[in-house]
Amino acid sequence: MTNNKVLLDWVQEVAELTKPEKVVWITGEEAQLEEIRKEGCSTGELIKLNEEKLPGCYLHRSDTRDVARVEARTFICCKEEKNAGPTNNWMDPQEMYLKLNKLYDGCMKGRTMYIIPFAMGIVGSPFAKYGIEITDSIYVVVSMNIMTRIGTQVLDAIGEDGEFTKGLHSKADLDPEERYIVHFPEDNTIMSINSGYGGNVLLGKKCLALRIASYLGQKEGWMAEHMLILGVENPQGEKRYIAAAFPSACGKTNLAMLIPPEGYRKDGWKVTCVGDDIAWIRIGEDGRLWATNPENGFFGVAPGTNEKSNPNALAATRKNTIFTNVGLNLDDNTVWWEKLDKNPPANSLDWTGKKWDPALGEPMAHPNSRFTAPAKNCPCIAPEFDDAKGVPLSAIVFGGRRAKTAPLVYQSRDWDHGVFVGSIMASETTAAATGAVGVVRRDPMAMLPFCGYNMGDYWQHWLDMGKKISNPPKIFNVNWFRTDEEGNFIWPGFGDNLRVLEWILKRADGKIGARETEIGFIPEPSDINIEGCDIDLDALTGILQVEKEYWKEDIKSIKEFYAKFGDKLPEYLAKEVEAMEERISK
Ligand code: SAT
Ligand code: MN
Repeated sequence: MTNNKVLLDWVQEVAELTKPEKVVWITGEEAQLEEIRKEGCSTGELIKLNEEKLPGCYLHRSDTRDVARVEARTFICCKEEKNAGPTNNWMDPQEMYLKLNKLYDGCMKGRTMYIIPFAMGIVGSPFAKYGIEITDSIYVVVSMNIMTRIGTQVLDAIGEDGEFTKGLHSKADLDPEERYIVHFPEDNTIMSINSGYGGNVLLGKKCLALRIASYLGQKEGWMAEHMLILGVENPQGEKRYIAAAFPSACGKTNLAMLIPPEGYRKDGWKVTCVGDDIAWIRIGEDGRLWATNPENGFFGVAPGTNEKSNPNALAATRKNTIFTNVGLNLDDNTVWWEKLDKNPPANSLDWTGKKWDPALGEPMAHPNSRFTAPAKNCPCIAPEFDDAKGVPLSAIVFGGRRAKTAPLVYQSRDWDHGVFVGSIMASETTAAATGAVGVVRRDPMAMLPFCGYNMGDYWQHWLDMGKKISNPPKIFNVNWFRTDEEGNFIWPGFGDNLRVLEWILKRADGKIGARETEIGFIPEPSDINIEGCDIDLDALTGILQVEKEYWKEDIKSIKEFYAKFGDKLPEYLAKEVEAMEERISK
């Protein structure tokens, strides 16, 4: 398959350590994949769904104690602790290798070891990064085939002496106490053990394309970000691109596949999706930022996805998709999750495989249940999806889930101030990671769980990049999640978010004014088009205010957070929070 000596030696070393019964190189050929899917069905790892209604689709159930990313067990192991920074778990690399090697010893006995060559980005493009994932999980093989570009073509692209990321995964015995998701950025290596949940085991995604790639980006002068990328075309035929960072399970997939409100559709607005989760961003020859999506599929949250909230995502899941931890309709062997429609199938199994009993009031699907769907299935996938050079960004949008404080939208004064705005992002936690849900935590650039090095250095990298971009995108912050006294969302969200994107793009093009406030530029309420929208001008005006009392609280929490970074906190950010405090307390 390959003459790459580093690769062959490593595979042999891993096989000697993990002691599998059999070793299989994944070629990417459909016949081989189909064999593996059949095998997955025979072992129970996969359940084949209704071939007429959901052709090529499967259900997978992970262990009930293994349903989300485990941030407490995720490590960045670089030589010096300060380079991992205060927001990452760290352990000395040698110590960690020793610990892990004991766990991997014999962990694949009686199992097949699969070797998956995969690419993040377009195979052969100068911006692609290659990886090899070794795994004992059929779920991982078939999912990596959806989420990345895999197979012999990747081995050819790596060649005899090309570089690649080493990724070793084993389910081992799924012991949560011995679960580790570990990154060795200096060795370009990832090791994951005792989990079978997507975010912990599909090593191309968060592990390579964010944690390792953010580290490489800092060294090589580019950026790996937790951002969707979308294209917006207005009725004049002007096409613009936006990248937007939100924490996990805050609606990135929905925004990336937005359907314009009816009036907008009639007028000829079009939205296309380049990516829903990860953006790799480089400076183009024209001095603009260009973004690509290194993935090949969507790993989206199932509950809440329906014909109204996200018909594009739903359509993407109608074939060749793997569903994880959703409900199973026993009458027709299809899947169901909360809010898919109003009729939960009575004769069904819940996400754990037990008979579902509506009387118990338990959801049928796990709140972090997922679909893994090929990007090409998505009706609104952008024509630029496969273009290695990517798309030029007019705007970068940050956003979190905040019941209070952050207004619907505001714009930073300039690039540096935009870095500040990203660095003070906060959001209520979701089911995407284990732990409490709904607690506000600081999540800079939505990268808190994904930055592969010291977040202080990461902010400095953003500031340094700004100096090199002659034509930078404008930077904004949005919050779709403001609630009223009864806890209802004030802004209707979903397709109506285009109304805010319209304002953002007019600002980016310098076509419209704004009100300067203590936190940045805020729209005049009348500049956001709410014709045909389920909100009135008063309510809109209400969520476009700077509520000083809330901001004072926020500034306290920002300062506490910043203090963790010591001398790694860029001076500009330290000064800016003081300046903002002064403006707010006036
Ligand atoms: O589980 S993943 O990290 O892949 C998805 C997410 O949490 O964003
Ligand atoms: Mn994500």
